[in-house]
Amino acid sequence: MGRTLPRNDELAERFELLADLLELDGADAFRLAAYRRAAQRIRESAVSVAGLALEGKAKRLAGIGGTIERKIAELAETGDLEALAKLRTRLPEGLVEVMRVPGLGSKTARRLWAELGVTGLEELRAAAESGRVRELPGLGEKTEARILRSLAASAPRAEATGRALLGSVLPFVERVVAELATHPAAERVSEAGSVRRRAETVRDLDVIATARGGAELTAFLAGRPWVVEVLAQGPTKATVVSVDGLRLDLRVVPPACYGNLLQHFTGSKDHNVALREEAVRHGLSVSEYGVETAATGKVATHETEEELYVALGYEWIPPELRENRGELEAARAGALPALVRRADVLGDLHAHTDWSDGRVTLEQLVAAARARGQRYLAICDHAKRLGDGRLERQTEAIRELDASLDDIELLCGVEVDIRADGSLDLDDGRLAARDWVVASIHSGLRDPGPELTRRVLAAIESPHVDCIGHPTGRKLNRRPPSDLDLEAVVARCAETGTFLEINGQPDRLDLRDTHARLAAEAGVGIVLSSDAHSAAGLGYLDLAVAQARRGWLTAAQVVNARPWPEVKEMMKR
Ligand code: DGT
Ligand code: CA
Ligand code: CA
Ligand code: ZN
Repeated sequence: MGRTLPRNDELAERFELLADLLELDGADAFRLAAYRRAAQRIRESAVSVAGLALEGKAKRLAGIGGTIERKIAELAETGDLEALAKLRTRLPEGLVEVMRVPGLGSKTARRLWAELGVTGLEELRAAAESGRVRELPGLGEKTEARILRSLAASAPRAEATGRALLGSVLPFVERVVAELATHPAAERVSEAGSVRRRAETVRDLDVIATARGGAELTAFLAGRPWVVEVLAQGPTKATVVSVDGLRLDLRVVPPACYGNLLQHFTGSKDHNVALREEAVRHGLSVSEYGVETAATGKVATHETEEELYVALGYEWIPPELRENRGELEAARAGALPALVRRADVLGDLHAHTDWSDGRVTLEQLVAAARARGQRYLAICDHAKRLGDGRLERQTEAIRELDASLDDIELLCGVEVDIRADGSLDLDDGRLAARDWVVASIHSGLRDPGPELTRRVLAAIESPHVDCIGHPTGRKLNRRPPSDLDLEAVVARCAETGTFLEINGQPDRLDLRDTHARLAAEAGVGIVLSSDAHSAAGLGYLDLAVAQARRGWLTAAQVVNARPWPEVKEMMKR
C-alpha cells in the first residue's frame, strides 16, 4: 500500500515555510515570490496537486513550473524537501515566527538572532522584557514595546484553538437530545458537560440518558446519518464524531443514579472537586454512582440532581454557575441569585438591517422579531453607512412601520463608532434625536490599554450614548480582548448611568461572564443583545442570556428585562 498523498494545504504550508526560511537566509525576492505564488495556487486548487505532480501534470497549473513540480513530487514521495532540511541546519525554525511578529520582518529577525541569540518567540519575549532589544541600533524602545504587545495579543489564541463556539454547536446538541428522546428505548435524555453549563466554547459534547435498552440506544446514535465515525460503542456508552468534526459522548445510566451521573458529567471539574472535598469534611464520599456515608459504608443514589444537591446540604445549582466561583458557598447558605431567564427579556436593543450591513430588510427583521414575541426592537444600523440623507429616510421607514404595528415598538437606534480621538461618527443633533444609541469600538483594538480606555471613557461622557457595545472587542478563537481598563469603564458607567452590553454573537459573547458579573455588582445596567444581522440572528439573544446567567445576573440587573418606558426612565437619570 502506497503512502497517502499530502493534502494541498499541507503542501502549501511547506512552500510557505521554504519561502520564509529563504527570506531569512537572504535569498532574492524573485525566488521567494515564486514559492509563495505556488503555495497560494496549490492551496486554491480543487484537485490533489501532489497527485498531479506525480503524473507530471502539475506544470499545467499557472504559477507552477518544472522546479516546483519536482519539489511537490519530492514532498509526496519522501515527506520532506532537501532544500528545507538544508535551511533548517543553518537557521532555527522558530525564527520564522519571530519574523512574522508585526513590524519585525526577516532582516530584524536575523539581527535579533545574530546579536541577541533569539531563536524563537520565547527568547524574543525574554529579550524584550529585559530591555535588550532597545540596545540594538535602530530598534529602540518603541519596537520593544510593540513586540511585547503583539506577543501578549497572540498568546490566548493558541489556547483557544480546538474548541468549538457554543453558538455553533448548541442547535445541534439540542437536536441530538430531541432525536434520542424520541427513540422507544430512551427514557430521560439530557445534555451535560460544558454545553449544559453554556460555556462559551466547548471541546466535546456530552449527553446522558436512561434507557430500557442501552445497547439499542447507542446503536441508534451510531447509525444517525450525521455520524461519520464511531469511536466506541457498547451497552452503556458510545462516542461518535459528527460531520462537522464534533465528538459526542453518550452515556446510558441506570435510572436510580441518573441524578448522580448527570451532576457528575455536567461538571465543571473544578465544581465537582470542590463539592467532593466539602462532602468529605461531612463524612460523605461523592462519586458518579452515589453518595457513600463513610461511617456506615451505605451508598445512597439520587434520581434527580435536586435530590443530590439537597442531600449534600445545598440548594440545586443552575449548571451555568457550576464553575467553582462561589456558587457552592452561596447554595449552602440558600443565597443563590434568581438568574435571569429568557422569558424575562422583553426586547432587543441591538439589531442591523440592510440599511447598513445587515442581510435582511427592515420589514423581514421586524416580522421575525414579532414572531419571537419581542415587545420592542431597536434598529441600530451603523451610522457610517447612513450618510447623504439615508439616516433620515431610514428613520422615516422605521417610524412608518412602527405606526402600522401595535404588538411591537420599533426604536430608532444607531450604532456609532468611537473614533481614535474618542469622538463619535454622528453629530450631536442627530444623536440627540435617536431613541437609543450604542457606541462601539471597531478599530485599533490592539492599541495600548490606556488609549482604548480614554476612547471608551470619552464616549461614556457623551450625554447621548446609552450603551457601550461589545466592550472588549474580542473574537473567540481569533482575537483576544483588548487591553481596555474594564474596572475604570465600569466605575464611570455606574456614575453616569451608561449601560454595558453582553453581545450575543457566538464569536463575541462580550462582555464575558466574569466581566458582566463585576459590572452588575458595581451597579451597571447590563443590556443583552443579539446584534442580529439576519432574521435568524435574533436568536443570538439566547446566547446573551446564557452568558448573563453565567455572570450571576438577575432580571433586575438586565436593562431589557424591563418594558421600554421603564428603560427610558432609567436613561434619564
Ligand atoms: P469541555 O469538554 O472541555 O468543553 O468541558 P467539559 O466540562 O464538558 O469536560 P469533559 O467533557 O472532559 O467532562 C465532562 C464532565 O465530566 C466534566 O465537566 C466533569 C466530569 N469530569 C471529567 N473528568 C473529571 C475528573 O477528573 N474529576 C471530576 N471530579 N470530574 C470530572
Ligand atoms: Ca465536554
Ligand atoms: Ca466528554
Ligand atoms: Zn452591531
